[in-house]
Amino acid sequence: MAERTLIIIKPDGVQRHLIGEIIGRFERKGLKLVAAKFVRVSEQLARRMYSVHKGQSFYEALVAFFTSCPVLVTVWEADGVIAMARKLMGPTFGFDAEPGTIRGDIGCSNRYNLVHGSDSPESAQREIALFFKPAEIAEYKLGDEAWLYAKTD
Ligand code: IDP
Ligand code: MG
Repeated sequence: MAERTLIIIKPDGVQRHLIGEIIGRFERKGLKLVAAKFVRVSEQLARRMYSVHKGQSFYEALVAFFTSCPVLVTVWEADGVIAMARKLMGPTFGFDAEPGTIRGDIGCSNRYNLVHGSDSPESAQREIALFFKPAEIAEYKLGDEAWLYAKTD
């Protein structure tokens, strides 16, 4: 099975009507969407999702932000998808991110940076399991996989 990553359109992306813009970037890249749900995340789940940041000055505010309205939680699949998605997103803070990236093109904030993406295979596995049962993740082929994923000599 190809690598998977968890991508979430965060509350600022939803409030700023940017769901389609952000999802479109991953879609146009050629990554395969295999799961999606639009949910209001509970405080308990938000705390688990961001548990690595517990104790940081921004942790409580991050949990409050993340639970402030529904978010679009998605899973994408492709070889190398974790690194590709992080490159498309750009670095954490919008004011540092290069034009051409999601955070660089459509945000300027530190906390309100539109999108979450898993940062390693271990994080992806843990985060996907927080939101999806295995049966909720689709298995299918894209008609253009031969074009999209060819790595020729
Ligand atoms: P990432 O989303 O690029 O992986 P992380 O360091 O994992 O960044 O931080 C998780 C989230 O916490 C960020 O996306 C951002 O929303 C928020 N955050 C991180 N650092 C700060 C900060 O210094 N001030 C305010 N919010 C922060
Ligand atoms: Mg992170």
